Amino acid sequence: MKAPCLPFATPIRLAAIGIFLSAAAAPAQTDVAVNGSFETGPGVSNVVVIPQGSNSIFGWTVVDGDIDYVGSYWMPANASVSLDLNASDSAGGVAQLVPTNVGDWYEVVFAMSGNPVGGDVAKTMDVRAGSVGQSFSYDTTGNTLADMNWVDKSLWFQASTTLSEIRFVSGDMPSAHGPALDNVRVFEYDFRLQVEEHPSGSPVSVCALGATPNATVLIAYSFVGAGPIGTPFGNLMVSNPYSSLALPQTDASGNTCLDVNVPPSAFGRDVWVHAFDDSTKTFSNGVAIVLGP
Ligand SMILES: [Ca+2]
Repeated sequence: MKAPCLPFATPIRLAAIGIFLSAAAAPAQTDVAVNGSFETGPGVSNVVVIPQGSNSIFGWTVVDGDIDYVGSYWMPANASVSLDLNASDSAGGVAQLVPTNVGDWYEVVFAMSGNPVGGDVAKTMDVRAGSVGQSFSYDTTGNTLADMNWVDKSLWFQASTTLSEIRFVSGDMPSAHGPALDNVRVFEYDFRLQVEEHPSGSPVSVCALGATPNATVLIAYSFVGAGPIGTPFGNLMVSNPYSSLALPQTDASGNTCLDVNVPPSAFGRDVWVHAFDDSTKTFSNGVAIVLGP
């Protein structure tokens, strides 16, 4: 069977297959983290060391070692406070239990930087979310206390319990100048859209994960922008004009994938993609990629 060609797929308005566009406002994406910007905590002017085991940052426990609670010492990513996960030569961290629905997907997004004053130029942070773990690195070259060049990073997990631990631990040891953390957000999705390009630029693998088993998932894509277009079921995160296609029926786990061939003439174009579970009438996360190798 020939896979549809993304830029030339038959343009079918989603309105014709179940979504009725309206001006209805959609609810904001749910963030299940508490105090993710660390603003509610002990008083701080410059820097305060918080010992392992402390719960003085609301919603968080300091784990593995001491950390620095950083106020005006350097520029935070969000609001007034951020963290250095190393204090006094110890590699520390913070952890929080977030409420999760079994089977739902969660994207943990956080701002990362690194202490520019000392230690290794490259900082490492080990992040765990549910049963998923990933190590993140950050190069502090060029950073100053006034310009920390915060970068958003993220990882995904599918919840298997009603409480899931989110854990950020320094990978730099021993050092008093570690990775910096701020603005943690944990976004909840009924199911996940994953779009991955083959290194050569084609095909693009479009997958829906954790949707309704044995059911239909629709894909909308646009070369114009991220929308939003209001619908009775939430915001469709693509701009007009957009096209759509149906993925193969989901399997018993609610997963389905389609390889979409992309002609070289489309390389370099931006595409915005969003998925819709036609059984539960819910949207996935939105994805934006640049086509091509
Ligand atoms: Ca903050």
